[in-house]
Amino acid sequence: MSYENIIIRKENNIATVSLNRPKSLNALNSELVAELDRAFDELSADSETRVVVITGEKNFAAGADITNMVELTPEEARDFAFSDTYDKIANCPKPVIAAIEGFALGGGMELALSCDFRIAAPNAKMGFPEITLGIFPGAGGTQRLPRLVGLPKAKRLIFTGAIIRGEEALACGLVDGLADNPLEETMSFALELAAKPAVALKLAKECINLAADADIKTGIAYEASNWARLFATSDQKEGMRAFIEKRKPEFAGK
Ligand code: DAK
Repeated sequence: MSYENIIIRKENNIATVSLNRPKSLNALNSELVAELDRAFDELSADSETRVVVITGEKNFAAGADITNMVELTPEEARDFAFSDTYDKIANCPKPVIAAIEGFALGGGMELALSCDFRIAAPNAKMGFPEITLGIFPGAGGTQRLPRLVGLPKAKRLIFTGAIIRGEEALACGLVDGLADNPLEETMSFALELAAKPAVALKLAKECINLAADADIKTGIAYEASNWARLFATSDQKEGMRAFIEKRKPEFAGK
């Protein structure tokens, strides 16, 4: 498939999706988001891809493209299709990691929030400046941010539009890791995840994502059902046999 606003590279069972509108600091226009949507359909179905990394050279993304939004009517704003794509990323059956350099603002940071992990450069500049434009984060930010950093910190970031750097982001849980070269660090984490049993990762992700939304009884029942499904995989047999035979498991991803 061909893309104009993103670049996809595949190596070692890892697909790297690079946002590619450098002149506007990777501002997310409708075309780019539509390409991301297609890319995640493709990568979710691609048996060679075990982990997806989202990144952008120099900058992650300075938010939704403001020139796309300025004249929207309320009806058009409702149709401004970001949230479905971000949900698709959040529910991708494979681990998704954001490697953040430079700016990750507004819809750009919301994209990172849709990923399972965020690894940032210490001097990355992250935040939700929407309030300064007369709006608030509308692509999942008001829901995903409080789940990560708690209600008061989420309100502080969204109400003030403050832009924070790596150490503060790490301390409050907005990012999970800091690295001078976030892409390199992300790739080595992605390699580690790519060697894990893919079905167990996928079903664990479903359960953990549900933990953020469901009551515990529903979550535990879902966990029990997904856990039982693992016993239909060859990776479960391989993992347990390898333990008994005192060797390293080799997971086929099935
Ligand atoms: N949109 C459009 N163009 C942008 C942009 C953006 N978000 N950010 C940067 N650019 C463009 C600049 O206009 C400039 O273009 P030229 O003038 O060269 O043509 C170029 O990128 C370089 O930017 P600067 O010259 O401004 O560079 P500086 O280093 O001086 O400043 C900056 C960098 C990131 C501080 C500044 O560019 C800036 O403040 N940018 C805007 C950041 C921002 O407000 N982001 C939040 C946007 S609102 C929803 C879906 C999505 C959203 C909401 C709802 N629904 C589904 C309901 C999301 C909303 C947002 O993200």
